Amino acid sequence: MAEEHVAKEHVAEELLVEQREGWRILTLNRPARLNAFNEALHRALAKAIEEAETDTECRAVLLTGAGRGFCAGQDLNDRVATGTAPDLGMALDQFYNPLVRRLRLMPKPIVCAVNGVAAGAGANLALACDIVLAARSAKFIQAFAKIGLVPDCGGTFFLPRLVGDARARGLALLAEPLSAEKAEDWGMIWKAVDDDKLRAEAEALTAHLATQPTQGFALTKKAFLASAGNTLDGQLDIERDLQRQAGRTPDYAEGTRAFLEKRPAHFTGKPA
Ligand code: T3D
Repeated sequence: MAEEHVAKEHVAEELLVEQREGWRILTLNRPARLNAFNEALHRALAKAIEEAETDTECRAVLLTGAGRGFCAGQDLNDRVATGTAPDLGMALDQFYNPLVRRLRLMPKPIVCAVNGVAAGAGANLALACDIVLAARSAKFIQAFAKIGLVPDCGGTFFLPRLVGDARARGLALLAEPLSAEKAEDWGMIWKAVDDDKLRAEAEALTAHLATQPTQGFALTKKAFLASAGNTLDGQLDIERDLQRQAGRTPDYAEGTRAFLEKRPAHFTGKPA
C-alpha cells in the first residue's frame, strides 16, 4: 500500500498504531527489551484494542512486534527483588488477564504476526489471538519455568487445547524453545512463513478478513469461546442461537445472493 494511504499514529511510544482501510496494525514497540511488557505498554495496548473494538470502520486487527522479537513477556527489570515478595497475582488481575479476555471477547478477528522470539506471556499473548502466523526463525518459549513461575496469559488453558496435554506439559516444564515450524506441525499456530514474507502475508490476510462478514466472525468467535467449557448439547444450542442472529445479517443475505448469482460477495460487515 502506498505510504500516503497509511495513517501512522503513535498512541504511546510503547505501541505504534497504523490505520489502514478497514483495519489497523498494532505494533509492540520496546525493541531494546524484545517488546517486554511494562505498565505503559499494557495501558497503551488495552486502549488500542478498545478503540479498534468500538470503531465500526475497523473490521480486523494485526498485532506484531518491532525489531527482532515479538514479545519477551513481563519486563523483568520491573520485578527486581526489593526484599518483599511482589504480588504477581495483582499484576495478572490488573493487566494480563484483562488483556486475554479483551482479545478473546473482541468481536473482530485478530491476526498475530510473530516476527521473532515470543517468550513467557509474549508466547501466550500470541496464542490468545485468532490466527497466528510466525516467521520461520521465530521461537515460542514458555520461559516461566526458568524463573519459577506458572505459565500465565492463558497458557495453561490454550496450550493443552492446542497441542495436547503431553506436549503442553513438556513445553511448560522444560521451557525449551519451540520453532515456528514445529508450532505449525503441532497445530499450535496457523502457519510458519518465510521471514521476509511474514509482514506482507500477515497484512494481506488481515486486509482480506476486513472485507469479510464481520458480524458472522463476531458470532463465530463467541461460539468458540463458549465451546471451551461446554457440552456438545450446550454447544449445539449456542450454535442455534448464534446462527439465528447470523441469518439476520445483511452479509448473510448478500453471501447467499452472490453465490446464486455466481459473483463475488460484497460484505459490509454491518449489523442486522
Ligand atoms: O511479573 C508479573 O507480572 C507476572 C507475569 C509474568 C509474565 C511473564 O512473561 S514471566 C516471563 C518473563 N520473560 C522471560 O523470562 C523471558 C526473558 N528473556 C529471555 O529469556 C531471552 O531474552 C529470550 C529467550 C526471550 C531471547 O533471548 P536472546 O538471546 O535472543 O536475547 P537477549 O540478549 O536475552 O535479550 C535482548 C535484550 O532484551 C537484553 O537486553 P540487553 O542485555 O541487550 O540490554 C535482555 O535483557 C532484554 N530482555 C529480554 N527479555 C526481557 C528483557 N528485559 C526485560 N525483561 C524481559 N522479559
